[in-house]
Amino acid sequence: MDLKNTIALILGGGRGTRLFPLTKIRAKPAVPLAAKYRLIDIPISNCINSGLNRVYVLTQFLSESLHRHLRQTYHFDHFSGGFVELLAAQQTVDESTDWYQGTADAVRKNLVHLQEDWIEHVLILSGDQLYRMDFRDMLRTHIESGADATIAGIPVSRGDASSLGIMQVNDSGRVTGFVEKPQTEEELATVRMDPAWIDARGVESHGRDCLASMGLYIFNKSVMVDLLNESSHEDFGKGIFPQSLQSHKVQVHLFDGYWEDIGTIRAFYEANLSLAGKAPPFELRDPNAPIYSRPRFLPPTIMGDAHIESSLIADGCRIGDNVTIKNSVIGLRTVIGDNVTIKDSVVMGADDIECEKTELPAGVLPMGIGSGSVIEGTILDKNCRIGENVRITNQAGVENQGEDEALQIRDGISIVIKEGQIESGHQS
Ligand code: ADQ
Ligand code: ADP
Repeated sequence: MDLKNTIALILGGGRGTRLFPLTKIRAKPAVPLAAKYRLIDIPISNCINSGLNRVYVLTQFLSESLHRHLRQTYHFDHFSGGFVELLAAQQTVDESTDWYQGTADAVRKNLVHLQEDWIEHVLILSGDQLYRMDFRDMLRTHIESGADATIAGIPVSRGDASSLGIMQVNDSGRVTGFVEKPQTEEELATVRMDPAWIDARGVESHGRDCLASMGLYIFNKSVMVDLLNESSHEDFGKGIFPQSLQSHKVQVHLFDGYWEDIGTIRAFYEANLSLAGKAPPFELRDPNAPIYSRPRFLPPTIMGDAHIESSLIADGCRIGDNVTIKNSVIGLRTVIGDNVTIKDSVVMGADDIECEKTELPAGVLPMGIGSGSVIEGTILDKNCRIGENVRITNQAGVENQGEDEALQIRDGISIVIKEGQIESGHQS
């Protein structure tokens, strides 16, 4: 089974409201992940490890650094015909009328790129999920079942069902019901599965009776083109699938492994921290299916007298004396002063190493985290300038706060936005 007649479309994000303010000045696929990667590296790595090297990334705008990241990371030898290319809905910041209106709309607006005859199958992937999958297994399910479309499915608990597309499947694995984000017990009842059905197919249900769509689809190209041209549905989950189940054969491909949608601030934060634990649910260190990223020529991290526990530390950092880092992710080129404590935090690092001898303009603090500061339960976006003796711990337990400020709170997590500066002595 190979994917040489398959093209991948990675859905790189809508307006980016759920990951705001991390998406305030960047396209979602460019959001840094796990100290040295970007979100987009996960689906692209899965494609490459599955032998699929023709990939389009659909995004709202042409983010220069995303473009640069893709260009510098993913090149293939020219005999292979491989490419990773960005298809942007709009080229300018202020025009908002031409944005992709939803997932199906994003694909519909790019059908022109799928015209070549060699393309038989289209693999549609989400850009904000953490998982490792060999898409060849999914294509096998698709072809062997003679399906028009195949949806990857995973058992979930009822508590999670309301934020996902939930499927009902018959004995042969054909999808017979699909409800996007069921909000009531009645809606859920129409698609609930027998956990024994899931167990019987070699996937441990642990009593979970909902089968969720993972938002990963394989379509026969001609079927997909017709479905998109003959309807005006904006989304696959809300429109295309519920409408096409009767007229088309839609199959489930059961998946049994770690899979997390990291499209919200809390999910993104928790997934990052889970990678820093002693037994991470998602293994970055897998020699058979590595996660790729941009090759960089950074010096090793230099560390003073620091105590570090359950944390990821990227290259190019400078960490001072009497520093404690617990359950945290420390991104590329982070500078941490003396007597700093960082707990349960995601520090994304910096785009450049700021030379210590550089004279900074008046009022601009050095990049990094100043001496004596305490950072807890926080996401520090790239290029932050945190003064000395700053305390960011959200002690008051605020859930949401701020729109434009350097320091905001989302889902109870403090966030210092990209390039944000927090003055010395700040306490919150
Ligand atoms: P959601 O994740 O809520 O549910 P959606 O917001 O449509 O669905 O996002 C799917 C993917 O497409 C994400 O990667 C998102 O960033 C991207 N995307 C969204 N709008 C886009 C746009 N206008 N342009 C480009 N990309 C866009 C979906 C399915 C559910 C399924 C879950 C699994 O609808 O049925 O259970 O994914 O996570
Ligand atoms: P990084 O990941 O390095 O932090 P980004 O990928 O977010 O950076 O790149 C930010 C770039 O994207 C900036 O050059 C900015 O001008 C551009 N940008 C941000 N928002 C938009 C938008 N809505 N339309 C076009 N370009 C944008």
